[in-house]
Amino acid sequence: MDESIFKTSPVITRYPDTILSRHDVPYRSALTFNAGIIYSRGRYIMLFRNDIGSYDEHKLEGTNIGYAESSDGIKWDVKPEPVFDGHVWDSTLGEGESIRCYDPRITEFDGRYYVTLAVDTRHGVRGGMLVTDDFISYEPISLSVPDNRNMVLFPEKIGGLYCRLERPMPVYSRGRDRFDLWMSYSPDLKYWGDSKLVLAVEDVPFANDKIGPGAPPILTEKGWLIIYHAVDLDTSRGKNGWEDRWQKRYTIGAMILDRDDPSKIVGMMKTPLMVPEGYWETEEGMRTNALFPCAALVVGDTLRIYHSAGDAIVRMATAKLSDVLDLCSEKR
Ligand code: BMA
Repeated sequence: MDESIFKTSPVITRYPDTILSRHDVPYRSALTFNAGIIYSRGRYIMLFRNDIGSYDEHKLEGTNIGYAESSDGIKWDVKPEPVFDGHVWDSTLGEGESIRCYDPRITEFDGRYYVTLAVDTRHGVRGGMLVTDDFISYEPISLSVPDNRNMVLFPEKIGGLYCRLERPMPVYSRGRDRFDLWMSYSPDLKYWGDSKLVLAVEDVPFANDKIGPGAPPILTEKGWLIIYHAVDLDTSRGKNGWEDRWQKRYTIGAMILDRDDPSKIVGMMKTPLMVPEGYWETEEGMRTNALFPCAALVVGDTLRIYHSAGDAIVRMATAKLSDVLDLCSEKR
């Protein structure tokens, strides 16, 4: 891989402070990351992954999902209790099948809130979708076949159908991790199909391992802006973070999909939008060098990207929306 392209784009400004960490959480918390965030009805809303255990001892025991609210999207009040965990699927799957769920993304659609997330089950990881009206009770809607995760729902129907981006993990046909970004359609949010490959890992010059949807799509004047994650693997990388060997680096990419046929790429960046840099992104956390975006919002003419750093905390970066759109000008 050409290491010289691994630089954060100059259009990006990192917000200096951490947006959410375990110190903000009033219940047991070791890692707070991969947060879905929306702005709705006058406030910012966050669902975040809360891994329980001990940060200092590098031990994890389980995962639940926390809820936080904010008036500015920067300072957050975390609700006193987590809102759900893997048991939310018991009514659908029976007790004991779902182990945990994580990495929530939120899409508001016709006044209801849809939460897509990864569901680890005894028989593989499945992409799940829940709906809520109040962020208190959550109703299961659908679960994909394994292995699939990183689903994001478009905020409107296209061609009369619901659309989602997703990331299946085809180990049989691709030899090793070569995971691509796909999309599927549904008439009712429950039955999904007509799946199409949108972006293959080999078409991303800064990925050699896998890519996957990050934030739910944002409709812009140029089409659907997609902020996604891209992974490059280097087997010479050694210990970094909590694991004995952490050989991957997670960067952030951007592309634009066609307004009326989002299976088609209008333009993309051939270099990363963001690369792990600085203390919080390269030195701290469970897995260093891992930026993982699960939310992006437009506030005025600014694009906010909320991403995890080190699978440990939530941070934010901003750019002028028009600058990011201009950068997405290359053909696949
Ligand atoms: C992915 C998922 C995410 C995680 C990321 C970076 O494969 O496991 O939950 O944030 O790796 O470690």
